[in-house]
Amino acid sequence: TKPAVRVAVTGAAGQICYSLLFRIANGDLYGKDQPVILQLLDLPQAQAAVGGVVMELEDCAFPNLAGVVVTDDPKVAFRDIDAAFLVGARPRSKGMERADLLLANAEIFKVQGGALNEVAKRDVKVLVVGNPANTNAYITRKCAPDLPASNITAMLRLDHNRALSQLAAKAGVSSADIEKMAVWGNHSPTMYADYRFATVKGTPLPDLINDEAWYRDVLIPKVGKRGAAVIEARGLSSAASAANAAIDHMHDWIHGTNGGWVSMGVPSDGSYGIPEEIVYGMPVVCANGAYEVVAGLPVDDFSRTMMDKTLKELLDERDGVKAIVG
Ligand code: NAX
Repeated sequence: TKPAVRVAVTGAAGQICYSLLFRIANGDLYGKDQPVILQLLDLPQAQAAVGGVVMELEDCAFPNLAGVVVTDDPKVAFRDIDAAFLVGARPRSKGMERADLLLANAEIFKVQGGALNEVAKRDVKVLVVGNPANTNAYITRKCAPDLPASNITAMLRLDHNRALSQLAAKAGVSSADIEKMAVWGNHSPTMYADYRFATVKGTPLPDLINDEAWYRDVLIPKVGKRGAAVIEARGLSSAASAANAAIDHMHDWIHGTNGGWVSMGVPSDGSYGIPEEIVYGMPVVCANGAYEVVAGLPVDDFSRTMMDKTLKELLDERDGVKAIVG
């Protein structure tokens, strides 16, 4: 058999991980022939709960789960890892201001970035899921200067999948048939789901839908507010769909997209008027274990306005964590 790959997952006792860990252990990430060792991180007070999740992992008898490490020390969790899902984050508690939430998370991701820098494999692929995901990824990258900047990404894939599904329903097609859809910007209600380049078997999706008002006034806000709608209905935030999106993101990064576009939050290279280093949702194509931002797309007035609005939010978040990362 192949040597095992090591995958770190933080927030292991939480809701998203209650789905995510089982998907990874089942082989949905690396394939059924690849042994995986899970390295689980959570806070000291959550260790007993993580132990319960580990019992359930054992009770699935997954053939390719080659080991599980449970710890509250990031340097143990991140040692020699090939991939990391940074899911654990500080939720907003009662009376907590947005600025305090930003800072509390900045502290967490500063420590975790430093630990990744010290002990992870040099080509580790990192996906930040914990909110504010883009800014947490920005901090992680800042605090992991010895790792390739491009290897630290944030999750826009749930927004991407939400938009695909809504667009497919409106057009009466399968979401699998939609190509070249993109989500730009922050994982927040300001994200911009862009269908201008999307096609279905060669036909432009905007022509198939033929309802620009619906796209602007219904689709975009609906995708932006989908997380809130799930909370309203379920009393809990998106978990299985978030885990699914995390698998999709990392799976495509590892295995490639055969020329297809997906959306990833990536440190900007300065293209599309997004300042360097800002972690921003962009269309990418993945191949050979790397991603490349789709270059040279035209940006019309509507898109510029939408892209600048979500950028403004990210610049504000960056300013909010200056005290911690400089
Ligand atoms: P839960 O509150 O169920 O679980 C979070 C877990 O993280 C807890 O077990 C907690 O003890 C742990 N944790 C907190 N601080 C930690 C630290 N410093 N190190 C390690 N573990 C730590 O949240 P869950 O529903 O699983 O959501 C996790 C995060 O994903 C939240 O920040 C949430 O906002 C975010 N989301 C991001 C999405 C995205 O598209 N980027 C979508 C889904 C989700 O809302």
